[in-house]
Amino acid sequence: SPSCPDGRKRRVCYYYDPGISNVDYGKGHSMVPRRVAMTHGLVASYGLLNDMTRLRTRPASPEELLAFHDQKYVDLLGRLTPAAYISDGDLRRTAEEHGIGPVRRWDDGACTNDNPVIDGLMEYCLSYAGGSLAAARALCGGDHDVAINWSGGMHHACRGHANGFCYVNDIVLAIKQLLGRFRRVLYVDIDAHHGDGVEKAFADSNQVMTLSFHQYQTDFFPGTGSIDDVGDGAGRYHALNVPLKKGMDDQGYHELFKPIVGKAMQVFQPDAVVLQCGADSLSGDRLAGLELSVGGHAECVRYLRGFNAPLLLLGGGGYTINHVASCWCYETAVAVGKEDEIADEIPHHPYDHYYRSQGYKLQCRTEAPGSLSSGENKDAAAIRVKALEHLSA
Ligand code: ZL4
Ligand code: CA
Ligand code: ZN
Repeated sequence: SPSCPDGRKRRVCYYYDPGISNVDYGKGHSMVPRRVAMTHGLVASYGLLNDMTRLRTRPASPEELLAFHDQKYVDLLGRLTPAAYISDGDLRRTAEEHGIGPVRRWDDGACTNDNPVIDGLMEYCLSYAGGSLAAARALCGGDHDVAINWSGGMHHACRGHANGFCYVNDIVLAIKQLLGRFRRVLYVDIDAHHGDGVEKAFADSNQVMTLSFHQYQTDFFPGTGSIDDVGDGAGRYHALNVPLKKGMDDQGYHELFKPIVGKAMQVFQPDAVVLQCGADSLSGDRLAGLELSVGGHAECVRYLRGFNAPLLLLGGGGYTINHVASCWCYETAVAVGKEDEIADEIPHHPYDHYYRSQGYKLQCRTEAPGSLSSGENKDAAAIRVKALEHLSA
């Protein structure tokens, strides 16, 4: 079925490594990698795997990580296991200097920090980075229009430092890969948190424009990404930030998203687009306070897909895991052009018990527009005006 704005059928490829279901950040940790396995189970149960090419790829090599990360940090990731961390004092100090650990494990196995020393850490990093690199290569090769890796999107990782649940920055690696073939890459980040690691990596570049929408208030991580943060040097006005108040709903979000992204497409004319689809911007998330519906979140994917530029879709945050899987499954349907065919009733499959609280419904149809107070609307309007000004500077 064509069902695309230009009447063509999108060629979509998809990465999934079942090893993700065994990755464990520790008891009580908000990040639950099993949500990616749940997404895959849902995608499979809807029959969407028949509409995509499955990327069968090797993990990234440690050398491939060096395109962004520094050697000392990659060496550390390669050596770091929970057992070595406990027995080797030097390793423990080095890990902590690089943002990983301390693994102070409570008696019940709970872990106490954002970036714990997890079992199979390096394998996990090489898998999700390998997926994003393979997806980028598929777009470079020209045989695919959309490439998906729901296990990627780890936007906070720095060159030599883990940060905000992210150890390796697969997004920076994928964008660098895309720059081998495409002149200009637009990065859009709809995770509820600021995409600081990606912004910093390309802050002085005019080949990459980064655009993050995020919750912004005192005490909300990471605290950066104000409207006045616009990049520097040659990259000035090639970083753009849209700070949002908690409670932002579909209507308010799209009154910002569409004009700002539309203008960015128009002035920057990217040859490829990367969309980080962090699902913690959905309402009911355990960490964040934005209030997008699945339909409103997926509208971002639909809107960007409509420009017909090669499109890389990545995961990211998302802490109410049944919502995350519903959202990324529906966005997979949007990618292949089947959003109007997908049934709201979740099919029977091995993970279906997770969806009980949502009545076994995908809940993807956009809700009726909400009503923000006029004060909140005024704030958002001022942000829109400023962001559009930065784009015409
Ligand atoms: C948790 O319950 O704001 C980690 C992290 C572990 C289990 C054990 C409880 C012990 C919430 C978060 C308390 C741990 C507290 N456990 C960790 C300033 C902080 C210092 C570290 O979506 N403590 C740091 C990171 C953010 C901070 C958000 C978003 C990633 C992404 C892309 C990263 N860090 C305070 C927190 C828990 C935990 C409960 C937690 N951490 C919430 N917000 C943070 O953008 C993937
Ligand atoms: Ca964001
Ligand atoms: Zn997030």
